[in-house]
Amino acid sequence: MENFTPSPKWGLQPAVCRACLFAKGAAPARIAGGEPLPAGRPAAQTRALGGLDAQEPAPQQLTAGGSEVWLLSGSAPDAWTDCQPAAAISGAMPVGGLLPLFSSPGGGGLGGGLGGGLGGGRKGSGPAAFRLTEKFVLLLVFSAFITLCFGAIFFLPDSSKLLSGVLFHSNPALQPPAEHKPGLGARAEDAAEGRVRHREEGVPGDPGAGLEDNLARIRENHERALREAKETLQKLPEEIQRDILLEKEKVAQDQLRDKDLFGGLPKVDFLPPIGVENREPADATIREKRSKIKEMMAHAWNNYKRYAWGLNELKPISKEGHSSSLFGNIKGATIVDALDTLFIMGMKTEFQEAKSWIKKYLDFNVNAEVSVFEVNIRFVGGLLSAYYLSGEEIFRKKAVELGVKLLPAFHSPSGIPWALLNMKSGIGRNWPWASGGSSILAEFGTLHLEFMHLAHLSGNPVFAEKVMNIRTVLNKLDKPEGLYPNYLNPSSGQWGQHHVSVGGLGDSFYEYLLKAWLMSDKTDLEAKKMYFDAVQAIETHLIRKSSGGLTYIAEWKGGLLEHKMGHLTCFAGGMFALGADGAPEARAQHYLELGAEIARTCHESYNRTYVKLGPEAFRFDGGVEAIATRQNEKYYILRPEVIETYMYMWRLTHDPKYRTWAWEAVEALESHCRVNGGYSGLRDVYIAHESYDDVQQSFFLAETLKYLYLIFSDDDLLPLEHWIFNTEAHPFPILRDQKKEVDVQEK
Ligand code: DMJ
Repeated sequence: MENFTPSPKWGLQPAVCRACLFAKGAAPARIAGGEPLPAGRPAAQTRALGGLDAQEPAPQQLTAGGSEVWLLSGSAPDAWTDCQPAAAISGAMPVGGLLPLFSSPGGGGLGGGLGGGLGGGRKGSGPAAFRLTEKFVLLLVFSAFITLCFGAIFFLPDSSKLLSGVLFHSNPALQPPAEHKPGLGARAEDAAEGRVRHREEGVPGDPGAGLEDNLARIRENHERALREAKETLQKLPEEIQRDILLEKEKVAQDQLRDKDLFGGLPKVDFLPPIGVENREPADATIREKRSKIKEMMAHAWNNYKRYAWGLNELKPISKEGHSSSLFGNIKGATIVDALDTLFIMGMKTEFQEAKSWIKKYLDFNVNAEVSVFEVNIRFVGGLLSAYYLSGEEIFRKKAVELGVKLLPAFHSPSGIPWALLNMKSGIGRNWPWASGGSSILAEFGTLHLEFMHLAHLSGNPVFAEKVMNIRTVLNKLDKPEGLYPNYLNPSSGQWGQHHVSVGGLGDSFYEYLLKAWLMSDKTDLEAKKMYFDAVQAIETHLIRKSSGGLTYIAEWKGGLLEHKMGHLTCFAGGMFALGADGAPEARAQHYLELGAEIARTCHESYNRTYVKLGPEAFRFDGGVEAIATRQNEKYYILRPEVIETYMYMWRLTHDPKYRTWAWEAVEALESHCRVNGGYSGLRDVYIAHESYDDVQQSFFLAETLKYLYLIFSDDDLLPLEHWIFNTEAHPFPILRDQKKEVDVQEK
């Protein structure tokens, strides 16, 4: 190449241009016999001087043997296409036609030509005898060939695969590790996994790797989805049937395995419960009020016993049993829910009756679907607290037995439990109305306390693992404005609709974060953080003050506030006050005051009705405050939340107004809900005549009457430093380590 002096006029023309010129007989301006041509001399003249062409195979021959050259020029810029033969332009030349170039022994082929062609020799004396022009042409041909190959990678029909193969194999960053290289029949996701893993290990300085990786993953996900859809479509009904059976079998096996885990319960040292002495209050009026509440309990219990014994609940007007689908075929909800209230009220005979029934008849081997949440808070919760208060083994055994039966509810792709569970088959599903098949925050978020105690009493960590995984899933998710939506899809592990509520669908999730921390003897710092972060978001986005000065907690729907507060939301007053204990000092007083404000608002919702018991939901819009405006929100079903908040506020402040407000509720219950056959809910709290709903809810005995009784008892009955109430008011002891527990007992 040393003899080549590019003409300033020609400059460095594109290779295709030269090839084109050459083939047409217009040799590039090169030296002939080492003499540079005068600058600017036309190519045609050069050729006419005998230059390169005179000693080389005629261009025609070359064209005949390797017209592939023209194919190369086919990819030249449009300006050059006029010099191409028709066959080349039409792309009719097969790529294989290039082969002669490689095989020509006479130097016409690259195989021989390039070997020594660059040595500056002349044609006819072997490969080393190429002239500069020839070498140049060969170089052009070769580079054009490379361009053709590269182009083919992109434009051939399945070039993407080829390309990815080339890229992945040429770039170590994108190659699957050896053990993950997909072989024949290997699944696409395996390959993706291999790449992902490789990337996680860290490939320095390769920003393209991430993009490629994502593209590969997207492509593979698509392929998998298509494959699965195709497979399902191709299945015969019998095959689908068989798949369902296999799935059922798997669940059954899991259940068996879970059962094996609990062959026998370990010995647990039962420590005598603290604060169950039940001393009479010193003040005679308080004593009287307290015994009135005990009489209410007796009325509710005796009527249940008389008309609905062994069934779930009582219909006090019809005087018969009431079955709610929430418990499937499990029976005795009122018996189990009432156990601890009977115990703390000193109703020993009734407690023994209840225990005998449980021993004989409480059966969880039912072929029916239950609400996991309801069964957990009422049955597991009731049995656990009965055990901790009485030390009777039967309650521990039954609680663990039921806990094991609930474990298959966690068999979802994310481990977030299903809302409904068939107790026999172990198959779970969600409420059909819940956003896109979601599980409900307040339901899956209200298992923690019970399951931690089940782990403790069974000696098996599986219960704790299940509920701790719920946290893991939650902590991975982004929260809109720091709030927790009410819906979470157990299959995808992603939020459903962005609705947020501290009332129905959300409520006890927040309650259990706080109580998980307290029940762990304040060691569960993750729960503490989650609770205080959530409360901060609630304060910022949900808590508002009405023009009349009432603080309320609104609901949040995709960023818009609905100025409505549910009866269920009224529990939050007690929660905020209870949480003041662990808050940073500067915030503690604030949380206590917030609790007091919510208590006042909820009291107003009672006070503004005819019967002095509050509606299911009340609003702060359309010119009203703390009043239900819709007919379907005017009912009262013996709910406890407002009285629950009075109980915490009384215990934490001893402000006498809470006892006054609690007594107002007792009087209202006696005047409007008490009937011969027990206690009934009301359909409308704003009208004078009673509109009974004819249901005595089991939580009336578990919660409403228990909280009332505690308000008129001394603080040393179930002291808050030692007991944590689950959301159904079942007291669980704080889980301290053994040594600490003994110290506390001794004190
Ligand atoms: C009870 O079962 C529990 O308090 C639950 O957390 C909410 N609803 C009822 C009482 O209203």
